Amino acid sequence: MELSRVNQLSYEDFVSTFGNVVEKCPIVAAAVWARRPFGSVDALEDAISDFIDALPESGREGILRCHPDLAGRDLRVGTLTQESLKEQANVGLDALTSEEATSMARLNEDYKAHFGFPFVICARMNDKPNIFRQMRARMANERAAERERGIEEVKKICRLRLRDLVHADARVTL
Ligand code: 2AL
Repeated sequence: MELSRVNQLSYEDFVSTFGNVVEKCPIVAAAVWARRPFGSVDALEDAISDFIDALPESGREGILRCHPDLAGRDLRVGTLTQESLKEQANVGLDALTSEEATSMARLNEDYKAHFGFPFVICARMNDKPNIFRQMRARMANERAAERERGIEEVKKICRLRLRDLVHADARVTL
């Protein structure tokens, strides 16, 4: 889609187009619609980032909790969003060996038991070994640092999803 078209979208069409750039959080798109027109995709991304940063800690944790586990139940039973499915399949999380699947399930559960929110990483910017490494390494972080680390990953996922929807070099003169 061209940016000029993005800037013309009605509220309903904007939310239906961008409602899942932050996983299962259409409120993010609903909030930034009012900041149109956007002069670039970066400006749209910045508006989203500002909205997330302005949330209280509980809101940012809520965003993390909207993310499905990697290779978790949603993948097994087919209830991932199409964006998540594509991201998880890209790194082979839909084709883990039974040992890998057991290991990942345990890492997910240990992480959630420890921090109270799920492990989130931008799958498209990592490969499978690196994801396993990060799951282990990030367990050692402080809770607050880990919450912000998860949010950084949400923003990376968002950046790539946005660029799937809007031409990356799109600019308009405001
Ligand atoms: C995900 C997901 O569904 N896509 C992605 O890049 N990361 N989930 C997660 N828990 O990190």
